[in-house]
Amino acid sequence: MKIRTLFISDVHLGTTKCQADKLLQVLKDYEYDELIIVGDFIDLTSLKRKFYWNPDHSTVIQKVLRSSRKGTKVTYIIGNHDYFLRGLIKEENINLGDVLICDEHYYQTLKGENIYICHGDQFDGFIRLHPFLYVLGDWAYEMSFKINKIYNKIRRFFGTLKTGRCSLI
Ligand SMILES: [Mn+2]
Repeated sequence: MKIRTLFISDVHLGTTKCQADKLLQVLKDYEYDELIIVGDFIDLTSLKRKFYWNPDHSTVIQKVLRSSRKGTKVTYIIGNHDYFLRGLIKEENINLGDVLICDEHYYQTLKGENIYICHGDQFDGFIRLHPFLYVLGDWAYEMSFKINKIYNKIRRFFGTLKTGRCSLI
């Protein structure tokens, strides 16, 4: 399907829970003139802690770069898991190849109206001032998955899990 602009955010490439295959299907299903990635495309925070990558993650990046080479306007708005990039754009936005990297962006509609776009973590003052909480939050999130897995194993062992999976979270 032909659309004018595709907006995507929080893909979190580089994490086990990223569903890159589903995103690849979206990139295949739509033909777009402009792509706006609204942060956390590659989860640098998670990669730094625990490295994970799979071929689909590379394919997603290749597809985006290829489309930008072919003329799709690609804009990258920084998110909270790639906040290190903010250090690159002190006063002015930068271009990495054909990709514009910025902290916030004004998108113009066909009617000429401007839409303000940002990842949103800028307004999460508490976390921004205490980056350690990011790491703690991420860790707690990962742990909850692990605990859930163990919980299900125990339930299965005792035969209490009769129908499908049961989830604590
Ligand atoms: Mn985010």
